[in-house]
Amino acid sequence: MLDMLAKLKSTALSAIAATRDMEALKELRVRFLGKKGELTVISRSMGNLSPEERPGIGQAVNLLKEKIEQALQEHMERLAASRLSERLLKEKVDVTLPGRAFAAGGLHPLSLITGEIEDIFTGMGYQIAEGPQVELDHYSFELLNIPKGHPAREMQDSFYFSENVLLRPHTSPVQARTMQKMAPQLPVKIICPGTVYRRDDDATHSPMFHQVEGLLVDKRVALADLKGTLLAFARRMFGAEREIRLRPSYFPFTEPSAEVDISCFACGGEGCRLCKGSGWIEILGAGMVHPSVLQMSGYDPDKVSGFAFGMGVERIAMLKYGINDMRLLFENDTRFLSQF
Ligand code: 2U9
Repeated sequence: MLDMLAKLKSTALSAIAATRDMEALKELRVRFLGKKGELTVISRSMGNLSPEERPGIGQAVNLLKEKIEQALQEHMERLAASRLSERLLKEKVDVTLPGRAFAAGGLHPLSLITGEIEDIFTGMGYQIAEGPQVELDHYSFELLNIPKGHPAREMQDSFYFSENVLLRPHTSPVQARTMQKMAPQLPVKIICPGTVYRRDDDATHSPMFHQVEGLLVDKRVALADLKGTLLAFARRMFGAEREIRLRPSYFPFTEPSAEVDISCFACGGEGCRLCKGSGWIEILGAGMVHPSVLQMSGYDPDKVSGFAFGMGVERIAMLKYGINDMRLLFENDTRFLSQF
């Protein structure tokens, strides 16, 4: 029996050493150590041995089993190592290839325009002020000279949570809050960018849109200061050749009030399709802060004056980028957004 074991040992070890791949190695494990394997068969036949022979043979069987196991394991590791070095020799990495670029996101056109407007006004010394989107009636209307019964307060114009709480229909409450906080300090020189809400929904109106409003309160602020400021803004935003004109208008919080046009940047003022032949394009509203508004927020209208203006960010973005449908700004189609 010991002879059989010795023969099996040399057969197994040379078969293992001659193997070139993992599959064949697995087959060898089955052949020698499997349930019906050659060593297993020998160890089963030990039942026929005399009790004196059994321990010695049993030990020899166990030793051989360990030996074969070890040889299989070592050869497997050798094969794996040589496979890896073969692959490393074959594979060539070109370290001079450019890296794979991954698509970077970008800012939404409304964020780009808001940023540009902020840059222009902070460059003129304005601070950026922000406030809540869920507002009180008091700041949204009362302090802006929009008394009870005014059409702007009606349920059909704003989104109300309760009688006194609503989504802000403009960013003007931020100016009122800032004035109240700062009074009587001068100057108040802020712009208020932000999201606003109105119950409008058609081809040219969205129930959610964005505004930037501005406010300057100081001693001896005049209409000429407003006009100079807006001219500087129009030229930075739409080109150094722009002119502006003010047309009389009405807002409850300013007196006098004006609609502000820029000379058409498509035709230079000659008249074209963009400006509907007039040579002018409306871009914002403005005016001198109403004395009552100054008073209600803590400033003496006999001692100080102010101007205010407001613009719709969607409108500015559509004009500047030549976007003809406002809904594109809210659909978040990356084919559209990736153009900016
Ligand atoms: C205070 C005092 C005055 C803000 C102003 C406008 C004129 C204006 C519209 C333009 C297009 C809003 O986006 S739009 O629909 N805004 O025309 N806004 S003056 O005046 C203020 C605000 C706050 C305390």
